[in-house]
Parts: sequence; C-alpha cells; structure tokens
Amino acid sequence: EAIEKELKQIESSNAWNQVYQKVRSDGTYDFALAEARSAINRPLNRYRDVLPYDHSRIILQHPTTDYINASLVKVESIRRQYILTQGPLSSTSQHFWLMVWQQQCKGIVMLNKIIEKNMIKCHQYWPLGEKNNGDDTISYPGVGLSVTLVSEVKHHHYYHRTLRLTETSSNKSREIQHFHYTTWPDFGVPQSPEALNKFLGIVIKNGCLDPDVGPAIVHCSAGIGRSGTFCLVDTILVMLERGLCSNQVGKVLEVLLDMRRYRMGLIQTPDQLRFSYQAIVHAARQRLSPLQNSNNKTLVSYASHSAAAAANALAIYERNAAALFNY
Ligand code: PTR
Ligand code: PTR
Ligand code: PTR
Repeated sequence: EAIEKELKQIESSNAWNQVYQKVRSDGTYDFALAEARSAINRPLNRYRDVLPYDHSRIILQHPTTDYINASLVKVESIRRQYILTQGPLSSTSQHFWLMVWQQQCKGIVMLNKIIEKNMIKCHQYWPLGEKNNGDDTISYPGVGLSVTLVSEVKHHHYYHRTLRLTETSSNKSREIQHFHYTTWPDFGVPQSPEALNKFLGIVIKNGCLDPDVGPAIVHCSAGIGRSGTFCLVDTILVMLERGLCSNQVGKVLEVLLDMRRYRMGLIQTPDQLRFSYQAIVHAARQRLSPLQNSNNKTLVSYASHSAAAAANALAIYERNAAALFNY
C-alpha cells in the first residue's frame, strides 16, 4: 500500500531519474576490490568496471584459483541469500560450475541471452542437447565436473531446463534447475510485471529460493542490472508477506541500498527501478489479496516461518480485503 502510494507519487512528479541518481550516489561504497583487481584475476572478469567486493565474494576451493566474479548478497531480516554473478566467460565456466557444486545450489536464474545486440554476452556454459544439434554433456576436467542436459521445456518468456551436475571422481551427482528468461534486454525491462512475476513464481515453486538449499545463482551479463532488479522484487515480496515493510515509505530504496553493499551497481537504470516497484505492486495484489488468491492458479505462497509471521500475513490479507471491498 505504502509502496503503491510511493510509486504513484514518483510517477506523477516524474522523478524516477532523481530517485535513481540518489540510489547511485548513496548506494556506492568503497569496499576493497583487491582480489578482483589483482593481475591474475583480472582476465576472469567480463567487465573491468563490474567487480565483486572482497568481503562478499564467493571463494572457490580449488588448488589453482579461488576467484570468481560472484557475490553473496544477504538479506538478513528474511534470511534470504542470492549469489549474483556475471555471465560466465569460456575460461570461467568451469569455475561457475565448481561454485554451483560447492555452494550446494539447486537453481540457476539466467536473465540474459547468449547474444544481445550482436555481441556475445555470456558463454554457452550448459549443453545444448541433441535436439538443438549440440552435445548432451559438457565435461570440465579442470574442476572434475560434468554437466548433462536432462530436459528442456520452452515457455513464452523463458526456458526451464533440468541439468545433472556430476562430480566425476565420486560419480555423485545433483539435479540443477535452470530458469532462463529470454525477453529482458540489457539496460531494459521485461515486457510486463505479470511476465516477470510468473517467472519468479515458478522459481519459487521449484524450491530454488528455499532456506534449506544453497543460495540460488542469479546472473545476467554483468550480474548487476537485471539480476539486481529480480532480487529486489523477490526480497520485497517476502518482506511484505511477512509484514516486515507494509507501511514504511522508502523501504524499497533502503533495502536496495543495503543489497548494494554486497554487490555493486544493482539495478542499472531509472526504468529498472520503476519496473521493480510496478512488479512488486502487481505481485503484492495477487499474492496478498484473498479474493484473487482463491481463483489464481499461478499464485505461489511462501511458507510462513513463524506464528508471528503468519499473523502478520493475515493482517495484511485483511487490510487488503478491507481496501478491496471498501469496508
Ligand atoms: N565494456 C567492458 C568494460 O568497459 O568494462 C569491456 C572491457 C572489459 C574492456 C574488460 C576491458 C577489459 O579488460 P581490462 O580491464 O584489462 O582493460
Ligand atoms: N501476453 C503475455 C505476456 O507477454 O505477458 C504472453 C504470455 C504467454 C505470457 C504465455 C506468459 C505465458 O506463459 P509461459 O511463459 O508459461 O509460456
Ligand atoms: N561496462 C559494462 C557496460 O556498461 O556495458 C558493464 C555492464 C554490462 C553493466 C551489462 C550492466 C550490464 O547489464 P546486466 O547487469 O543487466 O547484464
């Protein structure tokens, strides 16, 4: 409710540029970047200006390198964690898979296409499969892992793939869900809040953001613009559902500034910020209003983690119901 009011306010005063500039000036920190900038690690970064802070970078266990351009973004109040990372390079795809294995990740959220604006924005790091005239398996002998395509289902805005990641020495393996959104241009926004929220709902329903599995990997090309937008929307929706930010003006921006402490540059344009608000307001209406809940098949509800959270969620339902029916 407060978020919707804030959205309308910024909208009517045409202030998205101003609000976004404030995010950039308040949400830029000078934490150390020594590992990312060291001579041996520099070639492992896709963009020289998008780097993981030392304090939140993912550290690999490997005899020859511990570096990957990836950051653990933590939202303490809801105990949600995401690993935001750049689109793998051909030289770092093996490190990417090592990270997925070591961090016990269950899902990968990919928000870019391999080629955008005629440029390669990410290496083809998973097997295309025979149906697409490619291999079913890619081996990464340098890290002792292999990846096999198990299935691929095409939807309107995304692909849902199941991959099998195998540690070759032990022959242990794990299934990894790959959610690949394909209609979100870099420095742009998705086609509609509905389209993105439906995708987010699928990721949640598959358990990839659950607290009892490793953090979801979220990446685009640089791992900041689209990835930051996606994570902000998910986080605020969890907070709303648990009654943690129902009536605080400025809460969305505060959360974004905090997330930016873990990875630089999250959300890259005023329009991406505006879209975040729109997606939050859209999803909050769907997820939190009892009237729509009962006939909305795609609705995904979060498990409440405590009685207090449940009570809070109920209070929000009731407030929304009151608003809907004008009582
Ligand atoms: N567009 C990228 C950027 O400016 O960040 C391109 C780029 C990436 C350019 C890496 C140079 C890079 O490497 P180095 O930092 O070694 O010059
Ligand atoms: N008009 C819809 C939109 O772009 O938002 C089109 C659409 C169609 C959206 C199908 C989602 C759809 O579902 P799925 O992604 O599962 O194919
Ligand atoms: N220096 C690069 C550029 O401006 O092109 C870095 C960059 C690239 C930043 C892509 C953000 C980008 O978008 P996303 O994080 O959504 O892939």
